[in-house]
Amino acid sequence: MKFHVLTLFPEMIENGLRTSITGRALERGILSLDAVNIRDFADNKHSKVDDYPYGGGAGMVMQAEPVYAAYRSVAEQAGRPLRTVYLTPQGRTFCQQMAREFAQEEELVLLCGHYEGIDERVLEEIVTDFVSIGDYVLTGGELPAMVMIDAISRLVDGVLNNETSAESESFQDSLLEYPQYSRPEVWRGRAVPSVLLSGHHANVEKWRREQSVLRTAKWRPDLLAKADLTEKEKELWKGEVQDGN
Ligand code: 6GU
Repeated sequence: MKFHVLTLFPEMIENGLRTSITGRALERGILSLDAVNIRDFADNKHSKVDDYPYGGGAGMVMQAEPVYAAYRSVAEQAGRPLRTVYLTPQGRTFCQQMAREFAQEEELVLLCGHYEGIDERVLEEIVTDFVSIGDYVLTGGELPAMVMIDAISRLVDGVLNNETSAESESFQDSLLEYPQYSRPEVWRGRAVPSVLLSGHHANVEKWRREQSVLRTAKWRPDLLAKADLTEKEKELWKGEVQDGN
């Protein structure tokens, strides 16, 4: 999968993603990353890409033309219009289901804003999806773009070592992950739950499922409404909610 990021801070994107799992996938050619500096498309000798907002008010607005020219360079290279995400706190809140959907694209453009935003007219012209990563305000769209790319990338075939691990994780069935343990068997007086040492696979699976239901009830009760639970499991989480522990 190919990511094109239109940004004023391409080095931030490169540094963030050419590391760790995404870094390895980029090296292996499973992913490709094209961080495009919008400033390279400024039409003045000072490489200025922002100006005062019409109507007054604080801050500066990123101008339409350099953003449009940057997008056009990418779309021309692709030979077709590309799905284009604008990262903005005003967008739809990003979630696992959106990650799954974007992971189906062959190429994706992510547009990062700064200052007080981007001239609305170029957004109308090129943006297909407006996406936020949560209800708080960041200084720019670069971190949100990296968050999206990370979440999408791990769903692309071959990015993770383990083919099954991408699926069986939190949110897949609207349940949180069960707790994990590794050596030593006792750490600072805390023992690993004995079922995990029993070698009884079915009991381990049963315990893990219960733990998932219980911690979802405790920490993310809002998710349980969407979870597919057996009657027995519903009793389990009702107990948890009523006890309030
Ligand atoms: Cl996508 N951009 C900015 N600037 N702030 C955010 C955000 C995006 N999502 C949450 N906060």
